[in-house]
Amino acid sequence: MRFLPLLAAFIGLTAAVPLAENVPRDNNNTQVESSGAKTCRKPIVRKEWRTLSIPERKRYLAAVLCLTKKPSKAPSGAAPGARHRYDDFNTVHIIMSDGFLTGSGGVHMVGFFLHWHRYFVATYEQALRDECGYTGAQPYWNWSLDAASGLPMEQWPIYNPDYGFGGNGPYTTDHNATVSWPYQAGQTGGGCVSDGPFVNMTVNVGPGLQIGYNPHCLHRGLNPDTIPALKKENTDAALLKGSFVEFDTAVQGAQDMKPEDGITIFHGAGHYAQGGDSTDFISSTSEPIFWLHHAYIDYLYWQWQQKNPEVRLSEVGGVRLPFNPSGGNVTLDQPLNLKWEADTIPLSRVMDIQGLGKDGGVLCYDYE
Ligand SMILES: *[C@@H]1O[C@H](CO)[C@@H](O)[C@H](O)[C@H]1NC(C)=O
Ligand SMILES: *[C@@H]1O[C@H](CO)[C@@H](O)[C@H](O)[C@H]1NC(C)=O
Ligand SMILES: *[C@@H]1O[C@H](CO)[C@@H](O)[C@H](O)[C@H]1NC(C)=O
Ligand SMILES: *[C@@H]1O[C@H](CO)[C@@H](O)[C@H](O)[C@H]1NC(C)=O
Ligand SMILES: *[C@@H]1O[C@H](CO)[C@@H](O)[C@H](O)[C@H]1NC(C)=O
Ligand SMILES: [Cu+2]
Repeated sequence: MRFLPLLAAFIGLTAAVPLAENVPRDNNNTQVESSGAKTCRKPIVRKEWRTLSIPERKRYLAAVLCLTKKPSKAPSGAAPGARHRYDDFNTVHIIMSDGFLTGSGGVHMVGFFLHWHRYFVATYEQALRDECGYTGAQPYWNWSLDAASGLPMEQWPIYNPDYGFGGNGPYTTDHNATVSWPYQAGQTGGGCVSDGPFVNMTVNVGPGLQIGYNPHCLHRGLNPDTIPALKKENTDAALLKGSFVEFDTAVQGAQDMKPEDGITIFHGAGHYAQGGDSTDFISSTSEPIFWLHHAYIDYLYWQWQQKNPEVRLSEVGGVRLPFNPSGGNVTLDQPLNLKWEADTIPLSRVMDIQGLGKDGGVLCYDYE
């Protein structure tokens, strides 16, 4: 584990980003004008998981399972371990997390963390719709509702075995077998998920940076020690931050934070809540709840932006390389790279979640 700034030479990445044509925007929430231009007239609406009807929840879960059954579409050699479409997305996250431990790259603890994950979730949402016939929007999970409920985690709606993601795995101490990350104390399980739709899910990549073929089950170890960090006081405090860098620090943690502090910061805590595969920052996408957690982080960011849109739709900052100020600060030109899943685009094009068509924006969704 290295959270030390790396003194390696900074390699510039700001070369012009080609605006290729296949930006993932081709569904019924986009309006094609007579001129051929696309605009965001009717954004799809992302809703909180428990506000979806039971059939809506089941349709979402079925679409995710569909991605775990469709063959990988990664270009030859790019994702050697990926066997299905869900592995493809997991592999993109793994590849784009490389450099985190050494401070030399990646999409975490950097100033474009929120934007890269915004684009990543939107691209996944598009795959659910285009490839698996899903007609809804990506749901989000407001864990503050559960943190306030006082219910044991097993009873949180997200972990429901019949119309949620299923719950814990059996207790195990064999954590190193599945996670490259230090074991998070407080986990109540850690073994293979034993109920719900993902009981038979095979994750073929990870843990950590492993993109070679390594089939394993999805592990969970629900962790009640995360609950204090998930309380709404923490997100309320973040929403009051005056600058982007302060907001981003409230979400991700400060540059000098220690790995064990991740559980006290709500972005980390929302991953650590599930335990198991989800606690491995690099391959955390193995956990299908990843997308609902990150959609909520995105909703919080959007709420913060909407408090002062004139400034916050173009305010960026923070380091380009994790724990490494010598890499300089993020600008609106920062490339967002999703490998084969979507075009590499400059960060400016995802600043507005309804920016489709405006200044090259690519997104068209809303929250309620
Ligand atoms: C989009 O609309 C077409 C025709 O109106 C329909 O066949 C298709 O299923 C819709 N796709 C989605 C993702 O809603
Ligand atoms: C999440 O739920 C809490 C209630 O615990 C609520 O105060 C908060 O506004 C919700 N968050 C969002 C972004 O709606
Ligand atoms: C797990 O890995 C850590 C760090 O690599 C090591 O300190 C620990 O002893 C390992 N635990 C087991 C049970 O192998
Ligand atoms: C998991 O696999 C077993 C054995 O093939 C099967 O009986 C069961 O229905 C499957 N469960 C799910 C949720 O797919
Ligand atoms: C990066 O931003 C910080 C403030 O967040 C500032 O102190 C620092 O000087 C900036 N670095 C560069 C190279 O502009
Ligand atoms: Cu991530």
